[in-house]
This record gives sequence, C-alpha cells and structure tokens, in this order.
Amino acid sequence: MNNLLEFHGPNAGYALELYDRYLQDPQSVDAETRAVFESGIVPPSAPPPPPAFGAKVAPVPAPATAAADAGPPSDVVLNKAVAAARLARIIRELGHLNARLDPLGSDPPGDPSLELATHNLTVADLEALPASVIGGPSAQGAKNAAEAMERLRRVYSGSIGYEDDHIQVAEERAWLREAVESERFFKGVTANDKRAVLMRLTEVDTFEQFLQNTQPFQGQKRFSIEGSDVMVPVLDTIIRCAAESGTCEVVMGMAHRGRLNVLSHVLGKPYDQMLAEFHNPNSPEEKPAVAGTGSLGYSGDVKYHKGYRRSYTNNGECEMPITLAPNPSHLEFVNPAVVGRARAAQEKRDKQGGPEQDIKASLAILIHGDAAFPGQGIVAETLNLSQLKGYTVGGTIHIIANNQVGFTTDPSDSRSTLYASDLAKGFEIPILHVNGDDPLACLAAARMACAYHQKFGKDFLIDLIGYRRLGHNETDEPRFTQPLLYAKVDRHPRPREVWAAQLEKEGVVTRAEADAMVQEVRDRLMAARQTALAVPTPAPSSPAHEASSDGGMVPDEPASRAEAAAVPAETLRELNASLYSFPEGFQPSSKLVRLFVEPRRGALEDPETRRVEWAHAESLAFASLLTEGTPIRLTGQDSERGTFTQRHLVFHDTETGNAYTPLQNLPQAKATFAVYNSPLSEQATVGFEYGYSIHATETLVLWEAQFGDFVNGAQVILDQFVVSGNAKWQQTPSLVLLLPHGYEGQGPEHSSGRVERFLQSCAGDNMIVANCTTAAQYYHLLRRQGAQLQSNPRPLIVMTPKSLLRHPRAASSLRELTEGTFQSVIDDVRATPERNAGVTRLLLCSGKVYVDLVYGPAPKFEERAEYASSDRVAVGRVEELYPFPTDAITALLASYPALREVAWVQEEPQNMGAWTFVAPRLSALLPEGVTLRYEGRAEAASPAEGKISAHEREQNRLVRSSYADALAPQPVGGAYTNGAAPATGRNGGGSDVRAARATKSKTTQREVTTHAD
Ligand SMILES: Cc1ncc(C[n+]2csc(CCOP(=O)(O)OP(=O)(O)O)c2C)c(N)n1
Ligand SMILES: [Mg+2]
Repeated sequence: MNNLLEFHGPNAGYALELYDRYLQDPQSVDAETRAVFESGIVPPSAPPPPPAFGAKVAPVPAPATAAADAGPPSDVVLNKAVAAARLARIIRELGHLNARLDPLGSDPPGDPSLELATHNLTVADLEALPASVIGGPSAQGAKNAAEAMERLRRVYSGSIGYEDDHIQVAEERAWLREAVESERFFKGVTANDKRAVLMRLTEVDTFEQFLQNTQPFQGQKRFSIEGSDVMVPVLDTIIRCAAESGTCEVVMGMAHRGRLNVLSHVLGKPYDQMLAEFHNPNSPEEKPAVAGTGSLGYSGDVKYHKGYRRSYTNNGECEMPITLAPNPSHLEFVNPAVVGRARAAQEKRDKQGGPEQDIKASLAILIHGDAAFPGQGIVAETLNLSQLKGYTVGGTIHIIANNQVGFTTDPSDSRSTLYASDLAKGFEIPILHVNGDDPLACLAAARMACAYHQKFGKDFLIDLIGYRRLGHNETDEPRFTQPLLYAKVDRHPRPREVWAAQLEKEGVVTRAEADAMVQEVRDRLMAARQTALAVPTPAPSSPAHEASSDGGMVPDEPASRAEAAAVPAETLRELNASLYSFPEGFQPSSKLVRLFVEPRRGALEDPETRRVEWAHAESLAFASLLTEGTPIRLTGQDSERGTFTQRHLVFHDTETGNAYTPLQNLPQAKATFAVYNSPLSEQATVGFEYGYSIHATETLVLWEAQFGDFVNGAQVILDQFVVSGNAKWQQTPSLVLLLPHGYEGQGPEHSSGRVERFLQSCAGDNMIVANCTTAAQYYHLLRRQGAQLQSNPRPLIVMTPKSLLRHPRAASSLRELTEGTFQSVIDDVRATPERNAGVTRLLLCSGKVYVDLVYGPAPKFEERAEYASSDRVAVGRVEELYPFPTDAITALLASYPALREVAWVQEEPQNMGAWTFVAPRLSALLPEGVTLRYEGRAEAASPAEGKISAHEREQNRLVRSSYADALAPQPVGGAYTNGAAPATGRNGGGSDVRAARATKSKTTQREVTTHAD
C-alpha cells in the first residue's frame, strides 16, 4: 500500500482514484486501503464540494510542478490531483456521451461530470499536475495532466464512444482500456488501404444509385443501404480478420436493410444474377402447391430474404465458406438460427462421448436494426444463450445498423434507453458506438471487435451510426413524418463523397481518380444489366451457391420413408446394461436406483412382458442410434432429468455432485450424445436447434417443451422456419419437437401441445406429425427419424405423453422393440374377420385418449366395461397424423364390412386437436353410406378446464358417448342410406358430419396392423 503515497509514480492515477472513492464512500475501497487512509497517511481533509455545472471557478494557485516538489503534497495539490484523476475516470466511463457519433451532426447529450468546472478544475490546474495523474497510454509522453487529459478526451469522445464499464471481469476491462487508449486498432492504415475503402464505398453507393435510377429496376423495393454504406467495408474487415485467425466458416444473419448490397459485395452474388431477380421476379423455384390443383402455389422467397453461400479465399491461403442465412421478414428471429448453425459448425460428432467443440471453427455475425434490437424479445433470449455451455459459440459479433429510425418511428418512441444497444449491457458485452461517416473509426471498431472476440471468446457489439437516405423503402416518403431529420439528410453528402473529399484533402486520391472509380463500377453494372435482360427467365440458382443443403424441392406426396433396421434383442440388452451401470465409485441417489435404475435393468429380461416404459424406450432408441453412428443432441427445459422425472439421462453423484451421462459412455457408440437443460426460453432455443439441424444434417436434434402448451412461445420460429423453411429457402430441417400433450385435468396451460396449429400448417410433405400410444411406437418413430436424416429429412413433431409415461398399458415388451417398425395406423387389438363382421362403429383417435377409451383407472387399468362389451364398436388409432396415412386408413375401413359410422374421438375441444384436419380427409375415404361424426369437447376458447372435477366429467362423458347407441348391422343385402344416419346430438355441441360419398377405394392391408397391447 505504500505506493498510495507515490502520487507522482505510475500508480498515481489509481491511488488518487481510490482516495476519491474513499472520500465519497469509505466502504467502497477495500479494508487495507481504508486502513491506510484512516491512519492519516493521506491528509484527512475532504475536497470542497464541486461547483454547480457551468460555474466559473478561479484557478487555484499551484506550485510550478508538483513533481518537482520533494515534500509531501499540500492539501490543495492533493485535492486537485484527486479531482483530475476522478475526471479521467469519468471520461473513460462516460466519454461516449460527448462523442461525435451522428454523421448528421446532432450534438451529443454530454454530461456535467465530463466538465472541468464540475471538478473545480481549470486547464491551468491540470498543467500544473503531472501526466501520470491521468495514467494509462494517454499519459505516456504527455508533458502534463492537461495534455494527457486532452488525449483522453480525443480518444473517448471522438468518432467512437466506448462503453465497457459494465463488464465485470477486470482483465477484460483493462484490455479494452489499453486497446482504446493506445489507439492500436487505428494504426498501420496505408494510403492504399484508404483508396481500397474508397473503392468499396464507391461500389456500395453506385450499386444503389444504379438501381434507383436505371430501368427496369427503378421503383422496386430494395431497402437500400444508403447512409449506412460503411457496413460493407466493416464486414469485409471482420471477415478478413476471421480468415487470418484460422476461422473455418462464417455464418451471418441480417434483415432487409442493405441486404442486397451485402449479398452483392460481401457474399459475392454476381450483379447479373441480382439484376435478373429484379427483372424477372418469377422465380423458377415456383411449383404447384398441391399437384393437380392448377394452383401456382407459393415457394421461394423475395430477393431480400434469400440466403447465399460463398467460398472466401484470402490470398489463396485459406478457403472459408461464408453463409448469409435466409431470413423471414420477422426481424431478429434469424438470430438464434444463425448462432445454432455456427455452433453445429464448431462441433465434431463422430465418436463416442460428448461433442468436441472448437470455437475457432466458425464465427457468427449478426446485423440488427436500431428499432428491432431493443424491441424484439428474441434478441435478449439469444444474447442469454451466449455463455451457456450448450449454446455458446465463443462469442458473436453484433452490428446494429443504426439509421436512427425504424420505418416511420423515432427512437424516442421505440425504446426506453439512450442507446439502441443498451440491452447488451446486461450481458456484459463491450459496446462501441461509431460514426458511420468516419470509415477509419469504423474499421478500427471492427478490428477491435475481432481482437476482443478472439482473445476472450465473447460477444462484442458495434453500434454503427448512420442514417437512412430514403424512406423505409424506396417508394416511401420519409418527409411526411421526419421532416427535420430529412432536411438534414438532404443537405448531407453521401458517405462516399465524404470520404472521397477527405482523401482528396489528404492528397491520397485526385478528384479524377475518384470519379473514374464510379465510372468503372457503373460500367460493370451496365454490362450485368445487359446480361440480365437478355435472359428472359433467370436460371435456377445453383445449389452449390444457395444457402441450402440440397437445393431440392419437396415432392407433394410423401416420399417413401426409409425404415430403421431392426435391433436384435441381444444388442438391446447389452445397451441396456451400459445405460444402467455406473463407473467405479460413482454413487447415484439410492432412491433413484431403487425406483428407476433397477426396474430398468430388469425390464428386458423377459421378451414378452411389457416393462419398457416410454422414456426407457427413448433411451434405448438413442443408444441404438449412437451405435449406428447417428449423433444426438437433446435440449429443453429440464430435459436432462425430464419434466416428469421420467428420463434421467444424467446422474449425479450424491457425494461429489459430479454428473455421469451413460449415453456418452456407451462402449458401442460411434457418435456423440449431448443433452442440455435449456434456459427458460422457447423462441431462441427452438430457433437455435433449427439452425443446428440445418447444418448438422447427420444429427438427430431434439427440442422438448416443458409442457406442449409452451411451444406457442416459439410460434414465429415454427411458422417462419420449421414449417416453411424448405418451401421458401430449400432448407432441410430435421428437428424433432417433443411436446407433452394430453388432458389430465392439469388446467388450460398444461394440456395441449396445440397439435391443430401444426396440422393446419402441413402441406407438401413439409413435416411429420405423430401422436403415438406406446413406448415401442415412440422407439420406432425415433429410429425411423434417425434413418431418414440423410435420405428424407423432415421436421418431426411428436405429441408426447405425461400420464402414459409410466402407464402399464403404454409400456412395451422387448419383442415389440426388436420386431416391427413404426405403424402409422393401429387397428383394434381385438380385430379378427369374425369380430369385424359385426362392427358398425369405428372409433378413430390419436394419442392418449385411446388409453382412456379402452382402460379404466389406476391401479388396475382394466378394460372398460363399455369397451369389453361393445361387439359393435372397434377402436383404431391414427398414430401419424401427417402425412395423413390415407392408404392405411382406407385399408382399415375396408376391413369392417358392416361399418355404418366412423367417430373421430378426441379430448381436445372441437376447434382444436386433429378434428378439423382429419374430418375432410376421413370423409373422402369413407365407403358409401358410412357417416363420420365427432366425439369430444365442444368448441372452446380455452384448451382445457381449470377444475379437475370438470375435466373428469368431460372425459367420462366423451368416453361413454363414444360407445353409446352403436347401430345394428344392416341386414345382409340391405341398402346403405348414404350418410343419412341421424345426428345424435350427444356430444356436447359437437356436430355430426355427413359422410362424403367417397368412391370405394381399392383397399390393401398394407400398414394396417394389429398391435397387441
Ligand atoms: C417482428 C416484426 N415486426 C414488424 C415488422 C415490420 N417492420 C419492417 S421494418 C420495420 C422497422 C425496422 O426498423 P429498424 O430495426 O430500425 O431497421 P431499419 O429498417 O431502420 O433498417 C418494421 C416495424 C417486421 N418486419 N418484423
Ligand atoms: Mg432503423
């Protein structure tokens, strides 16, 4: 602590800062320091309170140089030194409030604490103090504190405003302060570099002006970059730094603004291809929505949402793919998908264990809007992923393309914070605000972002402040709503002009050279226009270039599904033994061993008894896929244990707390297994897994909702990515969503995975929706998904059970696992030709309601009397709702020759569940004279009852009603009444549906199976 007395030494600034803090709050310094000050070593008199802001303060006479004074400093000198050190600290923290950040010249907000007078200081006072009072690189070589302070102001309040005080790690703060004050990222810029920036800005600007003024592109929406032009050289710089540091892949996400410019210049999409899309927007990707309907359908996307991929070569030394991910109009929702994709690119998954991550393998760059960044919650959700072990990518570089307006909305109406970037402070992300008219400052910011990212593996944010030269799009008139802003914009020269004038002044280029650059770019664009106009329809984009894995279109009809090979009983038994054994000395909870591990160890002994429960079947499916070389990644809230304490994929030692994951230790595994408890988010986490599955096409990626209801928190990701990503962008997602679903009286928010939402979005074989009833079916479904990852990838949406997880009637036997495959439809287990001949009513259902229809309550779960005694009724299950199993259902119907009615039974309200989806499809398949009706809850606004008693009443009613009054068989030779069966009115508001008079389909027994359970 002695160096506290060395007010002229290298620690002077620090010591004085401590003293200043001590004076303001003795508890704010550590005890040792406090003891020194309290001991009287430092004079105890407090400095006078600061004068009011703006008040003139007479300079205090000071000794010629404090440094020359050999004796102890006087109170006055000490107080001045403390005040100077305090001001230096405040400049470091708040200098950004005085920075000249707005290219349009508005004054910075400033802050009184940045003024000399506030600290009772004058320039003369500072001149009398040594530079070391200020400390840091700014003090080096400065003749006194005044000069050092001036340098500090120039650095912290120039074209860049730095915010790093919110960072809690001292080492990072010190690195940032040194980087800022040494100005090292500004150094080494040559005249050639400056000319290169001018050339780049010329390309950026000329491209926009060409589109604005040249037929036939004029007047078309392009969301021009103008005003934020420097974003392109900033991206160039980041990409170059990434390549130089050995990054293997860059993944970028951005919205509409400036996207065409970035596609052309950063991604290298050829001008003629871009212009052709303007010239003829009817993309050849269009295909009929449903074959044979004559509808043109809609596939593909507008040009400013499309992705692109290029291979970046830096001086022939390194090849690095750069991907701009396609994105929907929904601002910021692409963020987690980009980060998920980057994570997938960082992981090696081809051997046993957990994935091996190399954060250098990819870099994620996200470009945000200044209104969207603070406004859209998905931004915060994505930032929250950045340091989590299941999600980190070693930092993302963020750029806010801050054009000071959002559509027609001013910042004061779109955020509650001073800066657009303030949200990032909560995540301890360093923030640089930079004036977009100062390219050198912008490029220095980019270099600093890369260096920080490489050193600390964390996010960094550049708030790139420009303006928007035109309206929201090129046909909008911004002067209606922002007349004053646009008066400034109109007077303001274009970024290229600003930079050209600067370089002319510096003698780096002549006016003629600058003009020649413009002409050269114009010539290139004119030549590209010729090419684009000569081709009447643009050629299909090459799959190698589009940001998709295969570029192929989805057939309208379901492609034949590859089935997984059967896994022999012995293999499953071996895997089971590995799943439920622990390393030497590992002590899992004894309760868990008793209730969970031991029953599972013995569950495969007898091949016929049904002892394999749902989550056990899941573990066996995972284990078997790993042995076949399919990596697996499972995430979700509390997914390691499972919401319903059913899964336990990770065990914890009761002594040490250490975790052990058997699936990462299977001796037979040839691929990695990852399971992570996710943060409490739906949209960012599903978006992340979408992106992961797009890149890691060989991996079974599963996301689980805590309860299925919560999946609607991810609705934008579902609608904009999962459901339509293939149709719009030819992406091939294969994500599995596990959505706990089922009516068990737990109330409106714990019952429904909203299967109706998915079914409504099904078309063109875009996904698979399943709601199965046995552990073996789930096992086979997962294994089939694994087998199809490469050949026929599709998202798989599974309504997973809650009460069936341990229900003995949903458990399966070893034989059911080893034999057979996934069945899209399961016939009544009692079906025989003799019994079927007397069946007049077929109940069809999907998922858990089947168990309610057939079995009574715990503890015996015996067959219900209605079921057991109902000779006229059969109960079939539709286990896969989409693709709708038309053939299997046709065959099922045909196997009941006396059928008079089909009832669709569901536990969801009539406006929910599968009813509205299956009704027209079933109607079209009904044999002549067979009617279709609905059994279930009436239409409702809320998915389920709040009271358990009401739930039970409804559930019992719909079960009883399903069996009641089954019609007698028609006399042999009797005529069917062609759908004239009377409405029963028994279903609490449900309506009967007249059967569509379908032509009797030819029937086969294919896929219709009897599943003994
Ligand atoms: C989630 C979402 N809500 C609304 C919109 C409609 N919209 C398109 S652009 C825009 C303004 C965006 O402002 P900003 O983030 O500042 O980006 P800029 O257009 O200024 O580049 C809005 C509201 C949208 N695209 N996405
Ligand atoms: Mg904006």
